[in-house]
Amino acid sequence: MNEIAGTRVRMIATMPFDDQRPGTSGLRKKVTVFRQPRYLENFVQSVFDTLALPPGSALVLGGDGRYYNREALQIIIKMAAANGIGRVLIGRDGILSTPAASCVIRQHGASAGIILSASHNPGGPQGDFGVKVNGANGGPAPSVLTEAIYTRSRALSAYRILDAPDVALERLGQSRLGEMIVEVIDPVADYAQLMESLFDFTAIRALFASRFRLCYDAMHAVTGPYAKEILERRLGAPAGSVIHGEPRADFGGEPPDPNLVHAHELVRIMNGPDAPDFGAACDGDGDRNMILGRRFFVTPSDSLAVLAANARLAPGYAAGLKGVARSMPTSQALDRVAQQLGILCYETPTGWKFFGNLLDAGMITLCGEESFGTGSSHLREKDGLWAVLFWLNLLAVRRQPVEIIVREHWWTHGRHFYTRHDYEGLDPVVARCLMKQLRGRLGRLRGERLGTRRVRESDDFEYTDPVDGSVTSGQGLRLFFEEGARVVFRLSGTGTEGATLRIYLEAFEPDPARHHLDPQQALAGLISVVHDVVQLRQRTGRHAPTVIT
Ligand code: G16
Repeated sequence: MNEIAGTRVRMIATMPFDDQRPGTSGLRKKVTVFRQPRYLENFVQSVFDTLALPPGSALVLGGDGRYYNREALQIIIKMAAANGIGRVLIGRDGILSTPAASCVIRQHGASAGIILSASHNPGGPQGDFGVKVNGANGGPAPSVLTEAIYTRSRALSAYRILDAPDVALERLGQSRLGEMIVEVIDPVADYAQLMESLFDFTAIRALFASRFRLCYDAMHAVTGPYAKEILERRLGAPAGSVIHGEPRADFGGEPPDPNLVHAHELVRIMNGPDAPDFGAACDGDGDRNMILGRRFFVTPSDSLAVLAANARLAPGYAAGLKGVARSMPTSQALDRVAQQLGILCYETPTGWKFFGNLLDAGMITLCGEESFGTGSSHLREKDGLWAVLFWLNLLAVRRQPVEIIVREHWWTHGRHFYTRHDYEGLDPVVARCLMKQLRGRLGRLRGERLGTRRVRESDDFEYTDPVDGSVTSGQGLRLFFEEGARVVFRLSGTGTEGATLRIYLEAFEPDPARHHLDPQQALAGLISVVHDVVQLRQRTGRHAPTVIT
């Protein structure tokens, strides 16, 4: 073990910041905000003070490799040493995908983790940065904890940091920083082993041997090394199946967001004349996924429902599912599968942290969100590559094209047409006012006819956690129409500029003769209704959404 000099703990005066309230997924701000003097330190000290880990505890550290990752990690390592942490486990070069961090926390019995990522948000000096805090179960800190961190950040007067040189993160092995052990680990090994225990790698290898072709887009983000190791080396996908596999601090100048807009090269390949059989992409920190067939897009809500319906085909889920859960705005396709399987389907607010208690209590096995997130009890984060492997396992067993599998699913369960319209960069005052006025009208809308549909029910979604009884309110305004149609309005909790209004639209279609329709076409009536109901154009000056998924 190398002895690293430096044992002097310094107390540095800081001033409180009043904008460090974590959102849907950690504290997410512009890099320029994080680089203000004492800004990162203030938040990290608030985390250590709030967690109050017993001296000598183990902490997992890593990030998605985005701009400012390395500098921030050095600061956090020295602060960890000054705050009595006994051991930090850190991915080589400071890299750990979000699901891999969750895996390492659980497998090494760490008390907590700090993950540096702003997920799918853009990187680079003018891009976004973020700090997420995870607990001993490997999952995102619950709201009570993030609120306590926020309270602390507004009162802090000093932070603790070790006076020491930077720690080398390029080589695996242990070193010492003051009293603390720094262990640089292989970021892929634990995670890859966990994947091998869940899926039938032999069957997937046979699938690739049968000339099945995959295109996986790592979007120049953290999953490149994971995908090359697992898909190309362990499963035998031909070299080159992973595209954009070299992580870059600015993700190649594009948001690492796996959707039809930003994963444009993958989309072009999958729509091309010689398209591979299966396409997939993951986001900046590896927790989101997008699934594509040949000239066919699988909506995240449908992907979740298909995985639930076929779960028994994967060895890790062969015993069946205990229950399932989805975030409230996610389509109700999963509910139909749950009903058929005779298991419960829980509906939680947006944010992976809300699945934690259900997973810890063994009430659910599978869960997911419309925002390209799918996961299971194997970890406490959503897991992009896991979803890709689950699909590969399914394809290896069923030997049918992706499109046929999804169409058969609709045939059996009916199709939930679904779309999300995002209005980004709105004036926050205008956005909040729009939501407030709609909230005030919810009661009066009940029974009213809007366009061709009648409003059956309306509310502001409130969640009571069935495990600890905690109540989370104000989670989205819902209008339920007859025949299972639904519209949800909510403000995003992950943006860093202005406000983002998300409008989620869904309608159920049992008739297979109509399953071929384009969702925008099938939902056109509902789309025009929502524009009128909140006077979107008049209030925001916008004529079309910024992003449609
Ligand atoms: C985060 C959360 C997800 C959430 C998503 C969108 O994902 O972990 O649970 O669905 O943000 O949240 P919002 O609608 O508030 O922007 P990620 O991948 O960004 O960490």
